[in-house]
Amino acid sequence: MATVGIIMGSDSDLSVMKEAVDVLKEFQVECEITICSAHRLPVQTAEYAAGAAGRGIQVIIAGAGGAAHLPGVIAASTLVPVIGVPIQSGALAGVDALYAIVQMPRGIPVATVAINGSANAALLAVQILAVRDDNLKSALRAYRDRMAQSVLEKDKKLKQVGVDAYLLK
Ligand code: RP5
Repeated sequence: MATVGIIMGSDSDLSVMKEAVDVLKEFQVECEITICSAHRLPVQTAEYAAGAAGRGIQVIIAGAGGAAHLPGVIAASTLVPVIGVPIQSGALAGVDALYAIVQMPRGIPVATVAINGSANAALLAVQILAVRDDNLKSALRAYRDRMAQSVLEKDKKLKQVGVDAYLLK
């Protein structure tokens, strides 16, 4: 059963949101993926939010670009925590979406990640689920250990080969 709902305003957001799908797959967390626009499909958006908890969804990741109301509108209609992903699109390159998502009014929070930061949204979702799941906690620790190891290896290589050879890689 899916425990994370990934929703986005348009199929043009899909290539960015796929990074979240991939991260969840890595942690073997099942997700449902939905395209539903707060502006073009307002009734269906409200229905999605109202039904999420009943479907077993424990975290929602909502990505949108432009006048990005989708994460906030969903957060208004559910107690399931919502993580917003501002998508880089159009003339303002994601700054519009960032401001729209991060500046929620007091009382209805949306946890906002960086522009196009859907991988971090998925990691945050896994961390939320890990509060009550020791297997996920161990998987997150191992993920961070691998990340740390990879930085150490890069530093070691840089010291071994020097800047010019490193940049040729
Ligand atoms: C938003 O408008 C979507 O989330 C998307 O990022 C942006 C552009 O949508 P399309 O015109 O490409 O469908 O609602």
